[in-house]
Amino acid sequence: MTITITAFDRSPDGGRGLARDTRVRWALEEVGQPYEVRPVAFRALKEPAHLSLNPFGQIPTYEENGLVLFETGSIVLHIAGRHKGLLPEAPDSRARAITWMFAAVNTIEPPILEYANARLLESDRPWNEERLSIIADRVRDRLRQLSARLGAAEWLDGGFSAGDLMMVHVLQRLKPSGLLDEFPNLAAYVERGEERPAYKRAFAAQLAFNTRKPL
Ligand code: GTB
Repeated sequence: MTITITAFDRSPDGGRGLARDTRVRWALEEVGQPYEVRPVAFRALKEPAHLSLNPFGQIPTYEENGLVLFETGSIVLHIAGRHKGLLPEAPDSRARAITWMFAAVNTIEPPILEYANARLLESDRPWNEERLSIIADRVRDRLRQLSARLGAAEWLDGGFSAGDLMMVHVLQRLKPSGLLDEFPNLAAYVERGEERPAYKRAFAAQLAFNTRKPL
């Protein structure tokens, strides 16, 4: 079985692990599946060849024996469903872990993205400061709720799962803002994720990919 994912030819973050191929790489490392990476240049994202893999012209995509997937939530769920290590066997625990995956992409990630976009793309607008402070409070509301649920636990629901993998990667996007550090248990939770050997391998692989010499 050959697994091929796509990634930015050169990620704008220079390989700090923020582009979403990192969460797919991490999932594959957790379950011990080798994979290949096909780089996609920015202009090629919206060309027919890539659009046939992802109609939204984004990375990452996932190909495995004729199966083509996009959306990291779906890709990580597929990997976790096929291989042991990312989802508990017990049906109720499994359903709860999947719930955390959805919470990561559907409840926690949207205000974080809104905040990141306001910082990156709207910084020259006269209303940027006011808007940033409104969105920062929206992010804080979600972090406060998540922090209360996590409490002193190591992971969100028992052992490490695909739900934690998605949540940690979503929260990492906040690190430069300082917002995460307002919630020490969440900052420690992200650090725990980053300490996992599989995460370290995924991070190192994407860094090497993003800093490779041009052909
Ligand atoms: N919902 C989709 C998923 O989860 O798979 C979102 C995929 C997505 O946003 N992909 C981005 C993309 O392809 C790359 S990851 N963008 C190009 C486009 O839309 O035209 C987002 C990202 C990019 C760069 C950084 N960075 O450099 O810090 C961080 C995150």
